[in-house]
Amino acid sequence: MSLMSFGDKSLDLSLPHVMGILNVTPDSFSDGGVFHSLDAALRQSEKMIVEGASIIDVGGESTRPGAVPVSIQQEMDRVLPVIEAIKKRFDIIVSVDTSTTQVIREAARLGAGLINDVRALERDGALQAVAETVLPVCLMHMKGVPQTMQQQPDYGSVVDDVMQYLLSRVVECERVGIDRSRLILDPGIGFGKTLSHNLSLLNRTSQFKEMGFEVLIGLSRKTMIGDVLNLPVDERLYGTMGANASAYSKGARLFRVHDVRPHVEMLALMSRIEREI
Ligand code: 9MG
Repeated sequence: MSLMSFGDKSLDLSLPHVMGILNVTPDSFSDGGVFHSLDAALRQSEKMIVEGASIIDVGGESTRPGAVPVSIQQEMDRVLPVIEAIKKRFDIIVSVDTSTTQVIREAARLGAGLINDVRALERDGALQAVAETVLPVCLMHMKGVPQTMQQQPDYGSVVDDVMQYLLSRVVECERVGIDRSRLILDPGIGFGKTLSHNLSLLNRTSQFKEMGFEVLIGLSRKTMIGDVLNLPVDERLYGTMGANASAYSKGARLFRVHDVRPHVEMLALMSRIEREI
C-alpha cells in the first residue's frame, strides 16, 4: 500500500488510478467544450465515475497550444460552481486544473482534493496558496507558455532538463512548507515538446518515479499520438491506451484521460498481472 491523502479521501497509489478530464472551457481541444454547462458537466462526471474514475479533473482555462488566456473571474465562474456541484452530488475526489491563486484557495474551500498545476505553482502566490492547504499538488513541466510553446522547443537533454526543473520546483515547495509527500510529478507531455521529446520522456518515465515521487501522465488524444499514427483527434484512443500502458509499466500510477472505461479496464488487467506471482 502507498496511501496518499486527497482531502477527505485517500488513494492507494501502489495501484493505478484514472483521472477523468472535465473541461469547462468553450474551446477545449478535443471535446469541443461540450461540457460548458453545469448539467452537462454533472452528467459527464457521473458517467466517468460509473466507468471507474478515481478523480475528476475540472479545468476552466484551456492550455492547448495557442490557447488564449482567460481572466481570473472567468476561470472562477467556470470551475467553482462545477466543483461545488460535483462535491455535493458525488463521493469522488475532485482535482482543480488551475495555476491561479484565487482559484486554488476557493477550490480547496469547496472540497477539491488535488491541485493540478501545469505551471508547477510558478504564478504569483500559488505556492503560498497551496501551502495554506493540506492538499497534494501535481507539478507539471511546461517549456514556455501555451500561446507559443510548440514553436521549436529546444533542450540540452530533455529528460535531464525536465527532471532538473521539477526538482527545482520540489525545492520551492519544501521552502514554503509543502511536504514532498504531497507532491506528484508530471513531465508535461505536449507542453513545449517535439514528438521526439515526448517519446524520450515516456521512455524514461521510470526515472521520474525513481526520484521518489508518484508520477501522473497526461497524453490523452494529444498531437504526439496523432503524429505517430497519422490519425485525427477522435481516432486516438488505441494509441493513447498503448502509450499509457507503457507509462504504467514504467511506474506511472495516475492517468489523465478523456476515455475512462477503456483505461480503467486496461489498467486493471495490467496491475493484476503485475501483482500475480
Ligand atoms: C490540464 N492538463 C492538460 N494536459 C495535462 C497533462 O499532461 N498533465 C497535467 N497534469 N495536466 C494537464
